[in-house]
Amino acid sequence: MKLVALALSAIGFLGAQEPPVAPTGVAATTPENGRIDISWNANSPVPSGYNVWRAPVSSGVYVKLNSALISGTSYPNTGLTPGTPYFYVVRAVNGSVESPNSSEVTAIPTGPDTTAPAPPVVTSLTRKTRDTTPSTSGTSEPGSRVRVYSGSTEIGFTDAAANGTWTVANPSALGSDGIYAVTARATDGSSNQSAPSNAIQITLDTTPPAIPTNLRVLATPNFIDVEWNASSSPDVAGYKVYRSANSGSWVLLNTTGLVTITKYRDASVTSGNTYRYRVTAVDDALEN
Ligand SMILES: [Ca+2]
Ligand SMILES: [Ca+2]
Repeated sequence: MKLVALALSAIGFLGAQEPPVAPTGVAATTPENGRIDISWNANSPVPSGYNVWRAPVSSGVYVKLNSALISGTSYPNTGLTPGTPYFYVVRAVNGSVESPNSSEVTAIPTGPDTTAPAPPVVTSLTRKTRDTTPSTSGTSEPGSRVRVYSGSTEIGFTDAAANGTWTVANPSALGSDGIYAVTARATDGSSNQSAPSNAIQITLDTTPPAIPTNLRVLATPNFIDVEWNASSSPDVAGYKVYRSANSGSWVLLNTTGLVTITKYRDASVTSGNTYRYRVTAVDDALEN
Protein backbone atom coordinates (compact mmCIF):
# COMPACT_ATOMS: atom_id res chain seq x y z
CA MET A 1 0.00 0.00 0.00
CA LYS A 2 2.74 2.38 0.97
CA LEU A 3 4.75 1.58 -2.16
CA VAL A 4 1.75 2.30 -4.40
CA ALA A 5 1.15 5.65 -2.69
CA LEU A 6 4.77 6.58 -3.21
CA ALA A 7 4.62 5.61 -6.86
CA LEU A 8 1.50 7.72 -7.44
CA SER A 9 3.07 10.61 -5.64
CA ALA A 10 6.17 10.35 -7.83
CA ILE A 11 4.07 10.32 -11.01
CA GLY A 12 2.11 13.33 -9.78
CA PHE A 13 5.31 15.15 -9.10
CA LEU A 14 6.40 14.55 -12.67
CA GLY A 15 3.27 16.35 -13.96
CA ALA A 16 1.13 13.29 -14.81
CA GLN A 17 -2.66 13.34 -14.52
CA GLU A 18 -4.22 14.34 -11.22
CA PRO A 19 -6.61 11.77 -9.72
CA PRO A 20 -10.25 12.66 -10.44
CA VAL A 21 -12.65 13.33 -7.59
CA ALA A 22 -14.67 10.42 -6.25
CA PRO A 23 -18.05 9.91 -7.98
CA THR A 24 -21.15 11.08 -6.08
CA GLY A 25 -24.76 9.99 -6.01
CA VAL A 26 -23.94 6.28 -6.06
CA ALA A 27 -27.07 4.15 -5.76
CA ALA A 28 -27.94 0.44 -5.89
CA THR A 29 -31.25 -1.03 -7.05
CA THR A 30 -32.46 -4.64 -7.26
CA PRO A 31 -34.60 -4.84 -10.39
CA GLU A 32 -34.96 -8.61 -10.64
CA ASN A 33 -33.65 -12.05 -9.93
CA GLY A 34 -30.01 -12.10 -8.75
CA ARG A 35 -29.16 -8.65 -10.10
CA ILE A 36 -28.03 -5.35 -8.62
CA ASP A 37 -27.79 -2.19 -10.74
CA ILE A 38 -25.23 0.41 -9.64
CA SER A 39 -25.58 3.99 -10.86
CA TRP A 40 -23.85 7.28 -10.09
CA ASN A 41 -23.65 10.92 -11.13
CA ALA A 42 -21.35 11.88 -14.00
CA ASN A 43 -18.13 13.53 -12.82
CA SER A 44 -17.24 17.01 -14.01
CA PRO A 45 -14.87 17.36 -15.73
CA VAL A 46 -15.60 14.14 -17.60
CA PRO A 47 -13.06 11.45 -16.65
CA SER A 48 -11.72 8.66 -18.87
CA GLY A 49 -14.25 6.34 -17.23
CA TYR A 50 -15.24 4.55 -14.07
CA ASN A 51 -14.52 1.33 -12.19
CA VAL A 52 -17.02 -0.48 -9.96
CA TRP A 53 -15.62 -2.38 -7.00
CA ARG A 54 -17.46 -4.89 -4.84
CA ALA A 55 -16.89 -6.43 -1.43
CA PRO A 56 -18.71 -9.15 0.52
CA VAL A 57 -18.56 -7.07 3.74
CA SER A 58 -18.79 -3.36 4.37
CA SER A 59 -15.55 -1.46 3.66
CA GLY A 60 -13.77 -4.17 1.78
CA VAL A 61 -11.80 -6.01 0.56
CA TYR A 62 -13.08 -4.58 -2.75
CA VAL A 63 -12.58 -6.42 -6.05
CA LYS A 64 -12.96 -4.63 -9.38
CA LEU A 65 -15.89 -6.02 -11.40
CA ASN A 66 -15.51 -4.46 -14.84
CA SER A 67 -12.74 -5.60 -17.14
CA ALA A 68 -13.02 -2.64 -19.52
CA LEU A 69 -13.37 0.91 -18.26
CA ILE A 70 -17.06 1.96 -17.92
CA SER A 71 -17.85 5.06 -19.98
CA GLY A 72 -21.46 5.45 -18.79
CA THR A 73 -22.82 6.05 -15.30
CA SER A 74 -24.38 2.68 -14.52
CA TYR A 75 -23.33 -0.94 -14.20
CA PRO A 76 -25.50 -4.06 -13.97
CA ASN A 77 -24.09 -6.74 -11.69
CA THR A 78 -25.76 -10.05 -12.50
CA GLY A 79 -25.49 -13.66 -11.38
CA LEU A 80 -25.65 -12.76 -7.67
CA THR A 81 -26.95 -14.90 -4.85
CA PRO A 82 -30.45 -13.84 -3.80
CA GLY A 83 -30.67 -12.83 -0.13
CA THR A 84 -26.93 -12.08 0.22
CA PRO A 85 -25.77 -8.48 0.79
CA TYR A 86 -23.16 -6.96 -1.54
CA PHE A 87 -21.18 -3.74 -1.00
CA TYR A 88 -20.04 -1.40 -3.79
CA VAL A 89 -17.91 1.66 -4.37
CA VAL A 90 -17.26 3.49 -7.63
CA ARG A 91 -14.03 5.18 -8.65
CA ALA A 92 -13.48 7.62 -11.49
CA VAL A 93 -10.41 7.08 -13.66
CA ASN A 94 -8.19 9.45 -15.61
CA GLY A 95 -5.63 7.60 -17.67
CA SER A 96 -4.19 5.15 -15.17
CA VAL A 97 -5.09 7.19 -12.11
CA GLU A 98 -8.12 6.27 -10.00
CA SER A 99 -10.08 8.55 -7.69
CA PRO A 100 -10.69 7.73 -4.06
CA ASN A 101 -13.67 5.50 -3.30
CA SER A 102 -17.15 6.91 -3.59
CA SER A 103 -19.49 6.44 -0.67
CA GLU A 104 -20.27 2.75 -0.24
CA VAL A 105 -23.70 1.42 -1.19
CA THR A 106 -25.17 -1.97 -0.40
CA ALA A 107 -28.09 -4.03 -1.65
CA ILE A 108 -29.53 -7.53 -1.36
CA PRO A 109 -30.63 -9.08 -4.68
CA THR A 110 -34.07 -10.63 -4.86
CA GLY A 111 -34.85 -14.19 -5.83
CA PRO A 112 -36.71 -15.29 -8.94
CA ASP A 113 -40.15 -13.77 -9.52
CA THR A 114 -42.51 -16.72 -9.30
CA THR A 115 -45.56 -14.66 -8.36
CA ALA A 116 -48.21 -14.37 -11.06
CA PRO A 117 -49.99 -11.02 -11.42
CA ALA A 118 -53.51 -10.76 -10.12
CA PRO A 119 -56.13 -11.26 -12.84
CA PRO A 120 -56.84 -8.01 -14.70
CA VAL A 121 -59.95 -6.10 -13.73
CA VAL A 122 -62.04 -5.67 -16.87
CA THR A 123 -63.88 -2.37 -16.75
CA SER A 124 -65.55 -2.64 -20.16
CA LEU A 125 -69.25 -3.31 -19.83
CA THR A 126 -71.28 -6.31 -20.81
CA ARG A 127 -73.09 -4.95 -23.82
CA LYS A 128 -74.74 -5.44 -27.18
CA THR A 129 -72.97 -3.89 -30.12
CA ARG A 130 -72.75 -3.92 -33.89
CA ASP A 131 -68.98 -3.34 -33.69
CA THR A 132 -67.26 -6.60 -34.77
CA THR A 133 -64.00 -5.39 -33.15
CA PRO A 134 -65.23 -4.00 -29.82
CA SER A 135 -62.67 -2.48 -27.48
CA THR A 136 -61.92 -3.92 -24.05
CA SER A 137 -60.25 -2.00 -21.24
CA GLY A 138 -59.34 -2.42 -17.60
CA THR A 139 -56.56 -2.32 -15.05
CA SER A 140 -53.72 -4.75 -14.36
CA GLU A 141 -50.26 -4.98 -12.79
CA PRO A 142 -48.31 -1.97 -14.15
CA GLY A 143 -46.20 -2.94 -17.14
CA SER A 144 -47.71 -6.40 -17.47
CA ARG A 145 -48.62 -7.77 -20.90
CA VAL A 146 -52.41 -8.06 -21.09
CA ARG A 147 -53.93 -10.56 -23.51
CA VAL A 148 -57.64 -10.45 -24.35
CA TYR A 149 -59.53 -13.61 -25.25
CA SER A 150 -62.84 -14.42 -26.87
CA GLY A 151 -63.52 -17.79 -25.33
CA SER A 152 -60.10 -19.46 -25.58
CA THR A 153 -58.97 -17.50 -28.67
CA GLU A 154 -56.62 -14.58 -28.17
CA ILE A 155 -57.98 -11.52 -30.01
CA GLY A 156 -55.49 -8.85 -28.97
CA PHE A 157 -52.89 -7.70 -26.47
CA THR A 158 -51.34 -4.58 -25.02
CA ASP A 159 -49.07 -3.54 -22.15
CA ALA A 160 -50.54 -2.02 -19.00
CA ALA A 161 -49.37 1.54 -18.39
CA ALA A 162 -47.40 2.66 -15.33
CA ASN A 163 -50.71 3.36 -13.58
CA GLY A 164 -52.00 -0.09 -14.56
CA THR A 165 -54.62 1.00 -17.11
CA TRP A 166 -54.89 -0.71 -20.48
CA THR A 167 -57.14 -0.79 -23.55
CA VAL A 168 -57.23 -3.23 -26.44
CA ALA A 169 -59.01 -0.90 -28.84
CA ASN A 170 -59.01 -2.84 -32.08
CA PRO A 171 -58.95 -6.61 -31.54
CA SER A 172 -59.37 -9.31 -34.16
CA ALA A 173 -62.97 -9.53 -35.33
CA LEU A 174 -65.19 -11.59 -33.06
CA GLY A 175 -66.93 -13.51 -35.85
CA SER A 176 -70.56 -13.87 -36.81
CA ASP A 177 -73.48 -12.47 -34.81
CA GLY A 178 -73.81 -14.09 -31.41
CA ILE A 179 -72.75 -13.94 -27.78
CA TYR A 180 -69.04 -13.83 -26.87
CA ALA A 181 -67.42 -14.18 -23.44
CA VAL A 182 -64.39 -11.87 -23.34
CA THR A 183 -61.70 -12.22 -20.67
CA ALA A 184 -58.18 -10.88 -20.07
CA ARG A 185 -55.00 -12.37 -18.58
CA ALA A 186 -51.83 -10.59 -17.45
CA THR A 187 -48.24 -11.83 -17.82
CA ASP A 188 -45.34 -10.28 -15.88
CA GLY A 189 -41.73 -9.81 -17.02
CA SER A 190 -40.82 -13.30 -15.73
CA SER A 191 -43.55 -14.95 -17.82
CA ASN A 192 -45.82 -15.61 -14.86
CA GLN A 193 -49.40 -15.59 -16.14
CA SER A 194 -52.46 -14.60 -14.15
CA ALA A 195 -55.74 -16.44 -14.00
CA PRO A 196 -58.43 -15.12 -16.37
CA SER A 197 -60.34 -12.00 -15.41
CA ASN A 198 -64.07 -12.01 -14.94
CA ALA A 199 -65.79 -12.33 -18.32
CA ILE A 200 -67.73 -9.61 -20.00
CA GLN A 201 -70.50 -10.75 -22.31
CA ILE A 202 -70.55 -9.06 -25.68
CA THR A 203 -73.56 -9.69 -27.89
CA LEU A 204 -72.60 -8.98 -31.48
CA ASP A 205 -75.56 -7.92 -33.61
CA THR A 206 -74.77 -6.64 -37.08
CA THR A 207 -78.23 -7.45 -38.49
CA PRO A 208 -80.61 -4.49 -38.88
CA PRO A 209 -84.23 -5.20 -37.97
CA ALA A 210 -86.79 -5.94 -40.64
CA ILE A 211 -88.36 -2.87 -42.25
CA PRO A 212 -91.76 -1.75 -40.89
CA THR A 213 -94.50 -2.34 -43.46
CA ASN A 214 -97.86 -0.99 -44.50
CA LEU A 215 -97.09 2.67 -43.78
CA ARG A 216 -100.26 4.75 -43.87
CA VAL A 217 -101.30 8.28 -42.98
CA LEU A 218 -104.47 9.96 -41.78
CA ALA A 219 -104.46 13.68 -42.60
CA THR A 220 -106.59 16.24 -40.74
CA PRO A 221 -106.36 20.05 -40.92
CA ASN A 222 -104.34 20.18 -37.66
CA PHE A 223 -102.21 17.02 -37.61
CA ILE A 224 -101.24 13.96 -39.56
CA ASP A 225 -101.26 10.54 -37.93
CA VAL A 226 -98.68 8.08 -39.28
CA GLU A 227 -99.16 4.38 -38.60
CA TRP A 228 -97.30 1.27 -39.63
CA ASN A 229 -97.11 -2.45 -39.03
CA ALA A 230 -94.46 -3.52 -36.55
CA SER A 231 -91.11 -4.82 -37.69
CA SER A 232 -91.06 -8.60 -37.52
CA SER A 233 -87.63 -8.66 -35.80
CA PRO A 234 -87.62 -9.70 -32.14
CA ASP A 235 -84.96 -7.21 -31.01
CA VAL A 236 -86.66 -3.98 -32.08
CA ALA A 237 -86.15 -1.18 -29.55
CA GLY A 238 -88.32 1.36 -31.38
CA TYR A 239 -88.86 3.42 -34.49
CA LYS A 240 -87.67 6.62 -36.10
CA VAL A 241 -90.13 8.71 -38.12
CA TYR A 242 -88.77 10.96 -40.87
CA ARG A 243 -90.61 13.62 -42.83
CA SER A 244 -89.97 15.45 -46.08
CA ALA A 245 -91.98 18.64 -46.61
CA ASN A 246 -92.62 19.73 -50.19
CA SER A 247 -90.01 17.27 -51.50
CA GLY A 248 -87.29 18.68 -49.22
CA SER A 249 -84.75 16.63 -47.33
CA TRP A 250 -85.68 13.99 -44.75
CA VAL A 251 -85.86 15.29 -41.17
CA LEU A 252 -86.17 13.12 -38.05
CA LEU A 253 -89.33 14.03 -36.15
CA ASN A 254 -88.95 12.08 -32.90
CA THR A 255 -85.70 13.73 -31.79
CA THR A 256 -86.12 13.03 -28.06
CA GLY A 257 -86.23 9.24 -28.28
CA LEU A 258 -87.44 6.23 -30.18
CA VAL A 259 -91.15 5.77 -30.83
CA THR A 260 -92.09 2.58 -29.02
CA ILE A 261 -95.58 2.14 -30.46
CA THR A 262 -96.54 1.82 -34.14
CA LYS A 263 -98.11 5.25 -34.43
CA TYR A 264 -96.87 8.85 -34.52
CA ARG A 265 -98.89 12.08 -34.54
CA ASP A 266 -97.24 14.90 -36.51
CA ALA A 267 -98.87 18.09 -35.17
CA SER A 268 -96.43 20.56 -36.75
CA VAL A 269 -98.10 20.67 -40.11
CA THR A 270 -99.21 23.54 -42.28
CA SER A 271 -102.33 23.19 -44.34
CA GLY A 272 -101.56 23.11 -48.06
CA ASN A 273 -98.05 21.62 -47.74
CA THR A 274 -97.27 18.18 -49.06
CA TYR A 275 -95.63 15.79 -46.57
CA ARG A 276 -93.99 12.47 -47.13
CA TYR A 277 -93.10 10.08 -44.31
CA ARG A 278 -90.85 7.13 -43.79
CA VAL A 279 -90.27 4.95 -40.73
CA THR A 280 -87.22 2.89 -39.77
CA ALA A 281 -86.90 0.25 -37.06
CA VAL A 282 -83.96 0.39 -34.64
CA ASP A 283 -82.76 -2.66 -32.73
CA ASP A 284 -81.24 -2.71 -29.27
CA ALA A 285 -77.57 -2.96 -30.27
CA LEU A 286 -76.28 0.16 -28.59
CA GLU A 287 -74.52 1.60 -31.58
CA ASN A 288 -77.15 0.76 -34.12
CA1 LIG B 1 -44.61 -11.35 -10.69
CA1 LIG C 1 -80.32 -6.87 -34.91
